[in-house]
This record gives sequence, C-alpha cells and structure tokens, in this order.
Amino acid sequence: PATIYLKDYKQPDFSIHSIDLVVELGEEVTTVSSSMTIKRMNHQASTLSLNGENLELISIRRNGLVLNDTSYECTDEYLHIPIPKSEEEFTLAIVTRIKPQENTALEGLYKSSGNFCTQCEAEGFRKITYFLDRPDVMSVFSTTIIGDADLYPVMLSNGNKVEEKQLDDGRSYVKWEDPHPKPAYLFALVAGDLACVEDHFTTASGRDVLLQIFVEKGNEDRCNHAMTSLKKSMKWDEEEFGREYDLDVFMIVAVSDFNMGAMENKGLNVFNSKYVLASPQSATDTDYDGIESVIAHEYFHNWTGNRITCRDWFQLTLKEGLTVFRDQQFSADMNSAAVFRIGDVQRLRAAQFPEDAGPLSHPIQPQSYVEINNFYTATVYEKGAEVIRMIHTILGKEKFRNGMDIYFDRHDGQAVTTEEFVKAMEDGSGIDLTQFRRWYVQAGTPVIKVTEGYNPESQQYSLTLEQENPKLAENFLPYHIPVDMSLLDGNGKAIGFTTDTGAKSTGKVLNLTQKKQTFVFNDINSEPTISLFRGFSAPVKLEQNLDNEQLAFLFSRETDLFNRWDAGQRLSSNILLSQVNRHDVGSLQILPQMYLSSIRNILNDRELDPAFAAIALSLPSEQDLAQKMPVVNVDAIHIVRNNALKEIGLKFESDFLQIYKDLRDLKVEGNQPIASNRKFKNTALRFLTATAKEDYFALAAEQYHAAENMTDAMASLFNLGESEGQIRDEIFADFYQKWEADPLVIDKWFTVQAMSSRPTALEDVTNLLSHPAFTMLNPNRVRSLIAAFVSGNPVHFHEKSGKGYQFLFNAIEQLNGTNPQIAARLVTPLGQWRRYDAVRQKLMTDKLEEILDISDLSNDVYEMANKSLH
Ligand code: DPP
Ligand code: ZN
Repeated sequence: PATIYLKDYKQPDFSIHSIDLVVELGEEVTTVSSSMTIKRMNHQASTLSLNGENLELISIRRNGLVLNDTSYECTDEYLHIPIPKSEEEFTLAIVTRIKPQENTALEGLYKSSGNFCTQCEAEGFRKITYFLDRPDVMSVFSTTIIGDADLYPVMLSNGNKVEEKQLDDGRSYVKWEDPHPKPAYLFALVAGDLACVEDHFTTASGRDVLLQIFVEKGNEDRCNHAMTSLKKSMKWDEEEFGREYDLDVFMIVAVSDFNMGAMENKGLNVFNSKYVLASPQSATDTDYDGIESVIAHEYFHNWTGNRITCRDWFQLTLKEGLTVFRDQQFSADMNSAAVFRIGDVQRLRAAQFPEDAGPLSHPIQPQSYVEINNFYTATVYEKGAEVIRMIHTILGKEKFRNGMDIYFDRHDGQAVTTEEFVKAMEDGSGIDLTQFRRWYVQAGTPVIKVTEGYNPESQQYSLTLEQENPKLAENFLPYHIPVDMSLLDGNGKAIGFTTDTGAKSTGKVLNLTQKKQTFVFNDINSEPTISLFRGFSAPVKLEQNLDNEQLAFLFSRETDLFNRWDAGQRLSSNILLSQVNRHDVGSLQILPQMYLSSIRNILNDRELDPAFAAIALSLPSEQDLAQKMPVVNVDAIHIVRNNALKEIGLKFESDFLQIYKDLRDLKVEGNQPIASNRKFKNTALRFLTATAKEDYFALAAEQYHAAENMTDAMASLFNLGESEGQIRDEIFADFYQKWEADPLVIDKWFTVQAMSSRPTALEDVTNLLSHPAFTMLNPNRVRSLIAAFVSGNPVHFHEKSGKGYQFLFNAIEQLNGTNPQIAARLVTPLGQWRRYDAVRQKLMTDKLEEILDISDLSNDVYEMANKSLH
C-alpha cells in the first residue's frame, strides 16, 4: 500500500462548486445521481481524477453529453476524465449504484437496524459517489432522497428541508439544501422509521433554532440528558467564544452500529447511540458524563471543524485537538473542574503516553500515513488538546480569546492548516510562538528533570529544569513549556515571592524554553516545597526526587487538587512497585505506616468533594503501574495490587463500612451531589469486597437488588464479577434477563465479564463469542467484549500460554474482512511487545507476523501491524 506524505500536498486542480444529489434508496440497490458544477483551478491540468470505491458506474454526462467508455478511465479507486484545457467551467452528471445493505465496514452509506445512515469522515463519501473527496474541496450541497414511504417515513440530510412530497409509486420525496459550502466528509443522509424528540433554543441574537433528536422508537424517554447537554453547549459556546449556531435546525440521530463515538456532519450529527440514550435505570453516571462531553464536542465542531475545516488530513488536530480542548473546558465548567481535569489526564496517560513511547508514536501533526483512519489517535486528539491548553496557559484567558476571535474572523469558510491557527494566536496576543510550534512536529513525551537549591543566607530558592525526549534522544529541539508553579510552606500554603517585573505573587507560569534552565526566587525565608505543573500544565513526565514522606505531605497538603491527587498516585506507585520488585524474591508485603496514615487523612477529611476522595483513594491501575516498569511483570503487579486493596480494606474496614452506609442512606436533591456520593460509596464497596469476606459480596448483592440506578447496579456487578459461586451466577443471569432487549446495557454485561480477574476469564470470554447476543458486526459489541478484554484485563490477555494473543488474532482476522477500521484498532496492544519478557515478546511478534499474512489484508490492519513489528 502507498504512503501519503504531507510534503506532497498539492492544491486541487479542479474545484466543485455545487453538487445536487438524488439518492433513490432501495432494498437491493441504491441509485445515486450526482450533478456537479466544476471549475478549473490549474491551467495545466488535463485530467479530472475523482475518487470512487466500490461503485457501479452507470453513466457519465459532461455538459449534458453522454461520455462513452473510451472517453474516461475507471480504476478501483479513481475515475479519470480528460478535460480540454480550454474548459474553465463545466457540469458533470454521474449515476452510480451501491449496496448499502452489504456495507459492513460502516463507511459511506450503510444500514443500521433497518435504517439508512452515513459516515463520511475521513474518506467515506467516495463510497457513495465519484467526487473530489478531500477536505479542501468545499461545495454547496443539495440532497434529494427518494424512498419507500412506509419503511422510511423520516428522511434527513444536511441543512434545511425545502421540499417534501409523495410520489405516485408509494415512495416519498424529500429535498434538503445546505447553504454552507462544505467538504464531502461532512455530508450526511439518514432514512428510517425513527421517533423524534424536539426542543428549541433561542440564540444570543434572538433566532429560534429547532432541536431534534431522532432515535429508534421506544427510546424517546432516554433523550433528556442529551437534549439538556445540547442546550448547555449552545449557550456555553456563545458565552465563552461568542459563537452562535448558524442554521434553523440542529438534528442528532442515534444509531446502534457506529465505528466512532459520533460525527459532526453539518446540521445533522450522527451519533453512536451510546452517546445519546440515557435513563438513570439504564446508564451510569460515567455514561452521563460521556454524553454531555460528546454532545458538546460534536456541537462545538460546527465552528471548529465545519465553518473552519482542515486543508488536508495531516491537519486533523487543527479541529480535533481544539475541539477536545473546548469540550474539556465545557465539562470542567459544568462539573467539578478538578475531578474532570484529573480524568482528562488519566486518559492521556493511559492511552497517549504508551502510544507516544511505542512504535506507533507520531507528532500531533503526522508527516505521513497509509490509512488516515489509523490517525484518529489519542495523540491527535488528547495530546492535541493539551497543546491547545498550553497555548491557553501561555497566553492567558483573555489573549487566548483574542486569538480565537481572529482565527474565526480570518478563516471562516476556509480549509486551513495548524499554521493559520498558531498565527492567529500570535496575532491575538503579541506573543511569539515560533519555538512553541515544535509541539506540532516532534513526537514523544518530554521528560523534565528537576533540581532544587535553597540558600537560607541569601534567602534564595533556585529551580533548575532540564528537558529530555527519550523518543527522539539527540534529535529533539527544546520545547516551549509552560510550567505553572507555586512555592509551598510547611503547611502547604503558597508563599509570596517577587517576580521579574517586581510584582508580588504566589504563583506563576514559568516559560521553560531552554534545554536546561534555572529560575531564581528571592526573599524566600524558609525552605519551600515546590508545586510544579499545577493542573498538569504540560503533557510531560516529571522526574523529581521526592521521597515518600514528601509525597505524603503533598498528598495531604497540596492546594492544587490535581497535584494533590497526583502525589497520592506517585506515592502508591512507589510503594506498590517496590513490592512488585520484592515479590519476585518472595518476601512478605506490608504497607508502610506512613502510607496508611495518608489514606486515613483522606478518609477523615469530610470537607473533601466525595468524588475527589474516591479518586484520591483509588490505587493506580495495573496498566498505570505497568508503564513504570522497564519490563512489565503482569502477574506480580496484579497480585501486589490486589493484596494492597485487601490490606487497605481490612485496615479501614469499619471506616469504609460507615462511609458506605452513610452515603447509601443519604438522599440529596439534584444529580451532581448524588453522583459524587455514589462514586465514593462504590469505592468504599470495592475496598470492602477486596477483603474477600462473604458479608461484603452479600452487601454487593443486596445493593444490586435494591439499585434504582445503573451506577449502583454496575458497581455491584463489577464486585461480584470478581467472585465465584452461586450468588454471582444468579445475579449475572438475572441482569441479562432483565436487560436482554437493551443492547447498550448488554454491552456492559459483556464488559464486566471481559475485565474479570477470575481464573477462568479467558475461557469465559471465549465462550461469550458464541453467546447468541454476541456479533462481530456491531462495533459496540466488539469493543464491549474484545477490546475490553485485551486492554482491560492484562493478566489474562498476557497469559503465558499465548492463548490471549491467539484470541485477539482470531478477532482481527475475522474483522479484517468485515470492518477494517475496528480490526486495525485492536492491533495496538500487540505493538507494546517490547515492554514484555522474552517469552511474551516472541508470542506477540509471532502474532503480528501472522496478521501480516492474513489474506486480503486491509490497508488499515497492514499499517498497524507493520509499524508495530518494526
Ligand atoms: N466524529 C469524530 C469526532 O468528532 C471525528 N470527527 O471526533
Ligand atoms: Zn471531533
């Protein structure tokens, strides 16, 4: 397969000004007729090459005249049409046929639960009709849909509905027009027998916008939270960024078969139903948070992505990094900001850090790809968002807003690059970001080494920071890194100091720009404790020699909640990892007293937000711990962590039981306090069942039966999933029976079993592949069982027998034929082979070799396996 390079980017030879589509939906065949007006952009060009895949070409007319098959060339991927150089402008009408009902890859036009829907990002439109399928070709679309009136009473496309009628043959006819020129990846079409929930939003300038959420019938009462989140997002974007919505209707359609989370098509977002449907009975608090953030994300794309789009796919982070940053800021504003920030960083560290340290490492602006679908990565999204956040930190809120205003004014209606964005930020702030631009082109996670010195005589404190980038070693150029910091006194209070401008301050953002740089603070009259990278002000790894006593101090006294949490995680990691190392020599493990007292501090601090207390008490995951070991010892990590859970559970048994009972019986109005209490309560339950006492499994079972919401039911299920015996089996059977008809809930049932550490987990998971409810054709189901197992069950996935790897191989092989995008994502864990012992390395690389030998290997899977191996 060919590699595509950013350096080879060329402007298009032709532009397509308008496209009128007529789509006749059929059960056997769907006919797509497209009429385009095309303009020449390059006077030398002699051929128009349109993208097209899996299309049956019926006819082509240029300027009204039929082209016979000697006057064009059709390959598997292109339609080449010679165009006389004298021709500045012309029309092209192309008729093609497709079979959406056979489209299991879920790119282009396909069917989900009997309804038609589309997914065109990144390159799906070329599976609908021949087109210049690239984001810098922006066209005005009209879309006419003709389909059976009974089967498809709802027929939607982008923009406004301009015509609707019944045809004599029992079909209906609907025409949509989108006044905003857009790239083809933002095209959408939906047809089906769907229910609609409506609401309204009045924009800041007083326009009324109709809001519609379309769902399968029977789900109407599960759209409330999505609708509320949408209205909050619309208001927030007006208040924070001055951005109003620009059409008279905003539609969301929930579908059950979807490769991604959701898609920001102009005026017609298509969503994975997981990010729309929720009721307290069927969705957890985490699901509620996910819906709020994805609804916001897709809505925010209307300005950052749709009105201003990407010139080419190497610029993906232009819209994704920025939009993730915007949705994170929104969620932080709507909820507990510190707890949400911690969640963002946890996700970054869990997914992006390993990606950036492994064979698939790439800068947020990649320089090349084989298959663009493989670059919807944690790096482009999550690290991309951190890069925007750093600009925000360096500029400050006001100048950042100035920069955004300039960006919107200057580039509305354009397809641009990250350079235009950074330039707008410079122009809006007067701050030079030349060096900062390295964040876009250098891969790898920087490591920051810290050295401190305090001189009591001169009352000077000096801080030396040194940057390294293990991924690039000698080849990296120092980054511009914002270091948000304070100096803390013995009580954890921020000490005042004099800044370079002579102002007094208790905190500051240092601009670290050199490889090694020293900052001096004057008039510091006692030795301070440094609080660095407050709120995680840069996506770096910190190498700071803090002993456990110092970490325990920060864990109880830090005023920055992110750093407070992080100190606790570092403390736990130190202790657990030293036990992992000793475990190999078979010595007994007992948690140190100072560690237990710092846990007691959290338990006794009744002022703490319970959601914060819950995450502060939670131990680093097995995957977190694995990242900190040169060679991952999967089994020892699992044993040591479980022992620690148990020891903490036993040590604080009565406290956890008290917390559990208090919070269980507490009734608070409003959603948020209840959600954070639930989180703390269920954390307490986890420590209680870790003691392995029967009473607490009984308590979990009791909670299951009494549960009025899915959060509590799932917490019970997770706890029971770790146990053996009749109660567990009965409850799993009961849960299945109760929710059999609800795919999103059944996904959870699969996931709990996939993540269980029971000795039989791999056998259980293998058996579940033959469960009547399992199918490889539904991406959510694949993620709920297969992805959950390979990424959420390290002990069993990495079983020394190699059976876990074989299980994954089988799934990849099968999915390669039906859904290459989903298959490719599953390759990632094998790419981490260098981190394991020799036996596992061999087993994992053998599987990668076998993947490369799969017949009819898709580009998607090829690229992932090939890069992972080399
Ligand atoms: N729909 C995906 C997202 O919003 C890709 N644009 O991130
Ligand atoms: Zn996005």
